[in-house]
Amino acid sequence: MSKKTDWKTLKEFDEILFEYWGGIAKITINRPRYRNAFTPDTTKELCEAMTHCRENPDVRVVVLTGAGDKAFCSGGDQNVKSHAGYIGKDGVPRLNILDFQKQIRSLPKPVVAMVNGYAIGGGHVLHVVCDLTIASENAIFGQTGPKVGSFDAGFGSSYLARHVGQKKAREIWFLCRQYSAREALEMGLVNTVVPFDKLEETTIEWCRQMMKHSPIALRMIKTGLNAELDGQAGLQEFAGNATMLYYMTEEAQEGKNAFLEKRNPDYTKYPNLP
Ligand code: S0N
Repeated sequence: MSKKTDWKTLKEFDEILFEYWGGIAKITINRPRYRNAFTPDTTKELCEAMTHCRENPDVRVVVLTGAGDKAFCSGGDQNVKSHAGYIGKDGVPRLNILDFQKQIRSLPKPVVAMVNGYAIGGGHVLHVVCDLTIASENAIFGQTGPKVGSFDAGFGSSYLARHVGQKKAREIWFLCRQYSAREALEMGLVNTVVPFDKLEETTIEWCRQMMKHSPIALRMIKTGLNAELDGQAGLQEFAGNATMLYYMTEEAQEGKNAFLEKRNPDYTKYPNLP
C-alpha cells in the first residue's frame, strides 16, 4: 500500500472508537479488558456510528474491528447478562445487538470485518453478517451459546449456514468448538487470512479496490444477495434501491413535473425497452 493512513476521530464514544480516513469509516469495539465483549451501551454506540455511516455520503466502506491483538469481539458481556437480556446503564434488559446486525446487513455500502483475534459467540455473528471478513493468522472463530446458555437462531445460524453449509453450521453450534483462521478460510467463513502486522494494510487495500468501483453497482449487488435470503424484508430493501434508481430517470421526473405543472404526463416519449 502506497498511502499512509491518517485516521481522524469522527465522534468520541465511551466503548467504541469511530474514525475516518479516505472514504473508510473504522468502527473499533474498545473493551480489550473484556476481549471486546459488548454491553447494551457498546451496542447503542455501534448503532449510532453505523447510522452516521449510512447518512454520510463521504463514507464509502465501513470496517468493523476490535481493539488490541487478542479479540475482534467475544460476544455479549456476561457480567451484565440478566434474566431478559443484557443490562445497560439505564437498567433495562436488551438484546440490541440484533439491531446492529440488521444495520450491517442493510447498509447500502460494503462492511468489512477486520478480525484481529477471537471472534466468539455474538462476536462471531458480527463477522458473519459483515459482507467480507479479513482475518489475521491469530484469529479464532466459534460459537459458545449452548455452552453459556444462549443461542442466535437468526442470522447467527441461518446466514452462517449459507456461508459454510448446513452440516458445518450445525457442528459449529452443537459442538461449540474453536476454529483457526486457516480452518475458517477452508470452510468459506472468511475471505482471506494475513499475518497480524498486515491486517489493516490488507483491509485498506481491499476497501480501496472496492472504492474504485461503482457505488450503485456495489449497493445493488449487496441488496440483491440479501434479498435472495431475506424474504419480504429483503424485497422491500431491494425495491427501495430500485425506487432510488427510478427517481433518477427523466421518466419519473415527468410524472412529478406534470403534477406540479397541472397537465397530463406524457410518457409516450419514454421507450419500452425489450
Ligand atoms: C474469548 C475467549 C475465548 C478468550 O479467552 P482468553 O484469551 O483465555 O481470555 P480470558 O481470560 O477468558 O478473558 C480475559 C478477560 O475477559 C473476560 N471476558 C472474555 N469474554 C467475555 C465476555 N463475553 N463477557 C464478559 N467478560 C468476558 C474474561 O472473563 C476475562 O476476565 P478476567 O480477567 O476478569 O478473568 C474467552 O474469554 C471466552 O470464551 N469468552 C466468553 C465467550 C462467550 O461465551 N461469549 C458470550 C456468548 N454469547 C453471546 O455472545 C450472546 C450474544 C447475544 O447477545 C445474542 C444474540 C442473538 C440472540 C441471543 C443472544 C443471547 O445473548 O442470548
